[in-house]
Amino acid sequence: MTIQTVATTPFAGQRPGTSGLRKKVTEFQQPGYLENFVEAIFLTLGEGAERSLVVGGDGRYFNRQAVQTILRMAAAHGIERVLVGRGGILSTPAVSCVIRKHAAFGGIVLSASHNPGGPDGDFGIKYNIENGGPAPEKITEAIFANTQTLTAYRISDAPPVDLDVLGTTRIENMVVEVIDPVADYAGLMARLFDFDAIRALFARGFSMRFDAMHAVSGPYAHAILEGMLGAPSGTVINGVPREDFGGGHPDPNPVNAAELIALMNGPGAPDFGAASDGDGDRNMIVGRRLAVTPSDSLAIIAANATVAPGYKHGISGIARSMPTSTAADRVADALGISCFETPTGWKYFGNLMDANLVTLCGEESYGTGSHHIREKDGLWAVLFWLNLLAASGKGVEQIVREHWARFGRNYYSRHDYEAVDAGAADQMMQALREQLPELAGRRLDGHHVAEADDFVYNDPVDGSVATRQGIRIIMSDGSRIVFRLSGTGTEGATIRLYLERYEPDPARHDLDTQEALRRLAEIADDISGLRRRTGRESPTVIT
Ligand code: G16
Repeated sequence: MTIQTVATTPFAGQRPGTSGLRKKVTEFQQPGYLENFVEAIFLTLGEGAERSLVVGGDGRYFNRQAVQTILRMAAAHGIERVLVGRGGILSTPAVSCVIRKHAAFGGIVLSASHNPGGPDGDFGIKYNIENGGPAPEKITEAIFANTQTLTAYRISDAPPVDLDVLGTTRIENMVVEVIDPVADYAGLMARLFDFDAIRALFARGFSMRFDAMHAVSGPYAHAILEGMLGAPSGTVINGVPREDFGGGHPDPNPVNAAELIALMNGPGAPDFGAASDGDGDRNMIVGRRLAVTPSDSLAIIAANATVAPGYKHGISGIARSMPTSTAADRVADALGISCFETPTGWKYFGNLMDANLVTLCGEESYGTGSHHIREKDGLWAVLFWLNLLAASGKGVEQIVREHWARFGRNYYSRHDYEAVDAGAADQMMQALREQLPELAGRRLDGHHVAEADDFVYNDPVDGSVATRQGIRIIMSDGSRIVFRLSGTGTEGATIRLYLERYEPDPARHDLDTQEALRRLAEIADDISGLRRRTGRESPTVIT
């Protein structure tokens, strides 16, 4: 075994987006592409002894190959020990959990999350820091800067490590420990939630389907739901991770998890449904004929946090991403705690959790989590709901309706226009920015615009400032229209239009969501020229 120095030249476009570097698999397969990015990570981390690293991914196509490359490069950069999940598998929340539990220096996560996989699909890589969370922007920008100037990368020529056998081997001086990907995570969940109560719920005949969407949460859900909690076998569906997610789009929303939604809307539906995404950090919660919006789920978890043993002393605060509905703000008000509004991206929650300013965080993009780790956590949210159902003896619909009756309902929807022309999308955002000064104070189809801005976030912990985080048009009745460009797409641009309308009157809580938001959608199109500029008549995905 020797360490090689291989000459290389920079690739364009290696700037990490909302959540790491995400590109087509074919782009990652170019010789040196992955190596350059990993070299840039190690250059950013600098040298130092006694450092351990966690490595794992969601098992998608190219995962195993990438893990082997990263191990050989870690050995060449003086890392002392790497913990890698068996089969190269670790869900994103499990990486965060393992980093924290084993006091690792950081971790490398291989995933393009909810994006499709397979040879023609997407791949991704991101770096997580020692708190277990995604690297903040100052680190991702430093990594990007290194990708633009590097001239060589270092790698050991050691043979591949057997990733399928638990135990310890070596590459150069580095110890490689293949760990059970589920054990640490499952132990943490058992400490946070009332597993006895959930076990008793299943023992009483409570029925559930968890759709793992052929992705990484399958092994975790099998072990925890069917193993530790005694749910009948068959509770977890699509539970074996596949490199191409069975050809599907592993995004737990009503559009992509259509199989689960059909089941929950059909005759003989189980009591409870849930789904998770490619890397196990997203979740969707479903009752009979009712998909709970992620924004409502966050608010409901916050309002009921103390039912779970891990949160029995209450929560210190809540944070939500700016486009997420303001349902959680109303709960925070009632609890007398703060609700922070951050830009889209889980990385913005890390400082708030580290400073103990917030316990719970959530995003409209099907992400919910708490300070137990520093990533959003799909199964965690599902276990919270199971704990709540067990403790209250109520069904999903009753819980949701009672929540709306108490706090009001925030009708909410996101309209995605995917793979549109990037130039047209930029022009639309620019034109909106230029209109901002004259929008405030205007009346738009019966709505009075109270505020219109391009969201700026001032991090209260480290003072960093993030600008141009999305156009907000806030009406005096609390309704909102938000425009953003996605930072996770790999083709053209994706425009996200977020619509929200607050309805306090329980007699008006039964409207169809799209109908309730129709006028706001029309206003949004009028002021942005969205359809005209993109040539699209309607969104590609509505969630
Ligand atoms: C990532 C981020 C989330 C973000 C989501 C969508 O999730 O971690 O914070 O809400 O992307 O981002 P965008 O609107 O920029 O596409 P994941 O599950 O893809 O890692």
